[in-house]
Amino acid sequence: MQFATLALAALASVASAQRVTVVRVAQNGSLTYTPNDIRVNVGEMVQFQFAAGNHTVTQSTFDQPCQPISMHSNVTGFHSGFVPAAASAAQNQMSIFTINVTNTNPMWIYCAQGRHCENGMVMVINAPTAAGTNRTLANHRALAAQANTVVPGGGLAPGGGGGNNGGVNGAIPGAPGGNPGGNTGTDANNNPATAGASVLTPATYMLLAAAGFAALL
Ligand SMILES: *[C@@H]1O[C@H](CO)[C@@H](O)[C@H](O)[C@H]1NC(C)=O
Ligand SMILES: *[C@@H]1O[C@H](CO)[C@@H](O)[C@H](O)[C@H]1NC(C)=O
Ligand SMILES: *[C@@H]1O[C@H](CO)[C@@H](O)[C@H](O)[C@H]1NC(C)=O
Ligand SMILES: *[C@@H]1O[C@H](CO)[C@@H](O)[C@H](O)[C@H]1NC(C)=O
Ligand SMILES: *[C@@H]1O[C@H](CO)[C@@H](O)[C@H](O)[C@H]1NC(C)=O
Ligand SMILES: [Cu+2]
Repeated sequence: MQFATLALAALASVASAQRVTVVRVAQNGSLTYTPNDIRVNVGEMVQFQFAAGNHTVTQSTFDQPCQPISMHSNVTGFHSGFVPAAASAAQNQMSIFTINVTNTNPMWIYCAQGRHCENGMVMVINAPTAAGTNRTLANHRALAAQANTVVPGGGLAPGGGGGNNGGVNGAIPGAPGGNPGGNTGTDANNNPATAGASVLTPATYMLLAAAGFAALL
């Protein structure tokens, strides 16, 4: 996997221009995104920090958790690729994956590793607010528990045919094989499924101990 290095100074200048919400991936080694239910305005960024393990940040629809949004809509969506945190930590670095939010439609996110998604490793950005909506994170997680994970560009995980491990750096999920077709998908409030974010490039390593790190949190 190739990683580009983004100078901290460049990151800091971006951060000062745009609000950055940090989401910790696998904090303490847990199968979680922390926080997992956030609101982000258009033009703001979400920076995923891979704290432990070997996880992904991958976009799905609400109705089909644990599967790439491209399988169930005409949207490509984002996918970090698998990010082994130990490889970065060994270099006193941390891998990050940053998206720039381009609309306020809900974005449902899962980890494509093993059965992490079925076990609840999901989150939402800009969850639906319509009165009485049942499109909640809790209901999404309940659907996920019944799902079968699909790795973008690959097959069922684990053991499902390779998968596109891509790069952290703006990896675009490949078209999954055997698209069930048809469903363009809607998000809550009946918005069409949208990517809702662009992947910032280059976006990879951050020096753990570098001056100014705290300012990004
Ligand atoms: C991680 O551990 C810290 C310190 O024990 C705790 O405060 C925090 O809630 C834990 N986070 C998660 C996501 O488990
Ligand atoms: C993020 O997107 C907004 C528009 O949605 C754009 O104005 C801004 O330049 C983008 N930021 C980056 C760092 O790409
Ligand atoms: C991370 O997980 C992927 C998918 O299971 C696997 O192909 C890859 O070898 C793992 N990387 C490491 C360093 O364990
Ligand atoms: C939400 O409500 C709709 C309409 O009643 C129903 O078809 C759907 O299964 C419900 N979804 C969940 C996740 O509860
Ligand atoms: C994708 O599907 C949505 C919902 O059906 C539609 O509004 C949109 O125009 C489609 N976009 C493309 C590029 O086909
Ligand atoms: Cu995971």
